Amino acid sequence: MDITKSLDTLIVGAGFAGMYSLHKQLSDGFKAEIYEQADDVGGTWYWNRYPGARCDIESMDYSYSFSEELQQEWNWKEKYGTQPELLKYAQYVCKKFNLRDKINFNTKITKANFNEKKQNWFIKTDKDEVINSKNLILATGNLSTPSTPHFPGINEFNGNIYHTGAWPKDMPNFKGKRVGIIGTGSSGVQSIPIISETAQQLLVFQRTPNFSLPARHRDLQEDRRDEYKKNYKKYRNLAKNSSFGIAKYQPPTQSAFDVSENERNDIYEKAWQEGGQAMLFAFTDLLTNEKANETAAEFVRNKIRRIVKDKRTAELLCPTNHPIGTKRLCLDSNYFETYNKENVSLIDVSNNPIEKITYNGLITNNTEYLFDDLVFATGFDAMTGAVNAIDIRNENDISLKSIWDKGPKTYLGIMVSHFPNLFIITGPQSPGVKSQMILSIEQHVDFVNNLIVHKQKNNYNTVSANLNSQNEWVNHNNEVANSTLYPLAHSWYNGDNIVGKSRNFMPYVGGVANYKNICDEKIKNNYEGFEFL
Ligand code: FAD
Ligand code: N01
Repeated sequence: MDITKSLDTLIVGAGFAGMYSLHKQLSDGFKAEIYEQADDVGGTWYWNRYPGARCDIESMDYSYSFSEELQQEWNWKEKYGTQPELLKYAQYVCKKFNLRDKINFNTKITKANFNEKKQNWFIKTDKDEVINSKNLILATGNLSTPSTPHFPGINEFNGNIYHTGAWPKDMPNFKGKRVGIIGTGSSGVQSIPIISETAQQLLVFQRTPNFSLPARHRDLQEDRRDEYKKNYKKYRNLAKNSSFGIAKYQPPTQSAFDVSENERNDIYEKAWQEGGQAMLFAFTDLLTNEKANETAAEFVRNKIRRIVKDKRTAELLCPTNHPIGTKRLCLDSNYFETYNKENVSLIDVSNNPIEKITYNGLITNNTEYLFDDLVFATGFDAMTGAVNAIDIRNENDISLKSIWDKGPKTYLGIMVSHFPNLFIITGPQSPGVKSQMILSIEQHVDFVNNLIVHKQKNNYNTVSANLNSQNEWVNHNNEVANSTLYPLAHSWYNGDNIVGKSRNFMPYVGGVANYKNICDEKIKNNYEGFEFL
């Protein structure tokens, strides 16, 4: 086997996690490089170029905090950054910290084998290069493997097919076209109103309605931006000490039943008018008590009923099969209002699944719906998809995918026992996807970087997770999840959206502040739960 290159650390992925990992590793003098299958940085914001794509956590929060200079010199233009703005931001960071030379673009990592004798990872690319590296960091993303349902006839379709998670660089022109869209998660909710502006007709195929709250999006006022920048330290600290990593959403103090019905509805109304996820942070028990949750859910359903003029459509849009907030809550700009437009129709496929795609459209319930272009807003093989797509094998030639067959198991979401020197950024059983992700990414990258530095300084060859510690962590993760309403929903958090994927609630929902304290405690106890050799 000819070795193309030898590294201290190979990082897979050039999204926010990969770029910050590279910056940290290079700053600490390691020979590190990224391998990225795309031709540029940005990850999520490189791939998700669909109409209306933007973040739904305010950009003053949803941004790196590690460099004071960066957070002072970058000026977000809008409350919620658009995909082009977020991509530019990623490119700016890449340039500012001189990362580009150390990123191998257009190259996919396909295999990684740990060699016990050499105490190294042997890593293969789709260009048949073999790199050996002491450390392997998977910054492969939780929402980076688009999922397209296997409908029969898909290859027969005459028009263009798009997936929101792999959108082409040249924006398709839907003007005068009949467009079909499958999926009403966050990607559908963001893109449907925008596509409806140009399409002659838009047919929305909905299997499950989703709760969505108004984003109340607007340009970012200069005085608000300045005030935030002046007080960034305070806001970042508030975020770190919160449950979901967002400065303005501090833990609530009262139950939904500590107040009268009128007071409760006033609080919901205020949150609705304010926009964003505020409503979910109104009361302590919204995500733990079904009755409390139902008060918020019914409030939102009543809003939908008031907005959507056609009664049948309104009822179809009202979610009733999961507690509000147990699937990723959507934020929208005029989503429900879009269904009042004459060129938009909602087709319920909950009881009559899509049977097949045809030359001219698709068939459900014995009816053929005709359209020119088809958009899949059908989500991702979340959290494990990108990791499992790499054939990762330990010294005994056992694959990570086979170990994760019945669901992923990690220690702190960072390491997997028996896989030395393999690190995951915001992996399963970490709070990553249940938080402002850049905050979680920074915390994980710092942790992993310190772990690698500790290993190096003490002349160890390897670090791995202790199996008992991993089992305890997984059990704790499940206990926390089971004390909430989250597992009740059919969602990608549980792996439910992928046929054949085993059902496990994957994110840690104990909160980012708790989680960071736990991690800090492990460091204080000499990296408790990690084994160095
Ligand atoms: P990614 O950005 O997914 O990057 C992973 C990279 O790894 C990709 O570029 C991929 O090509 C590459 N890769 C994967 N496998 C391989 C391989 N085998 N070989 C080579 N390269 C590989 N989070 C929030 O907190 N707030 C938001 O408002 C928000 N909005 C979102 C909107 C959308 C449309 C989506 C899809 C997600 C959103 N998220 C949001 C979550 C978002 O994914 C994270 O915030 C963050 O961008 C993830 O960064 P990452 O670097 O971990 O992963
Ligand atoms: O994907 P999803 P997404 N027949 O899995 C439907 C982040 N994100 O890309 O619910 C018919 O949520 C499926 O129906 P059902 C965010 O974390 C953030 O929208 O399974 N329909 C569902 O309606 C988010 O949670 C933003 O019944 C089928 C939809 O496709 C995550 O990414 C924006 C089907 C998939 O929804 C994923 O969001 C975008 C079938 N066979 C994304 N298969 C922000 O705004 C699937 N569906 C921050």
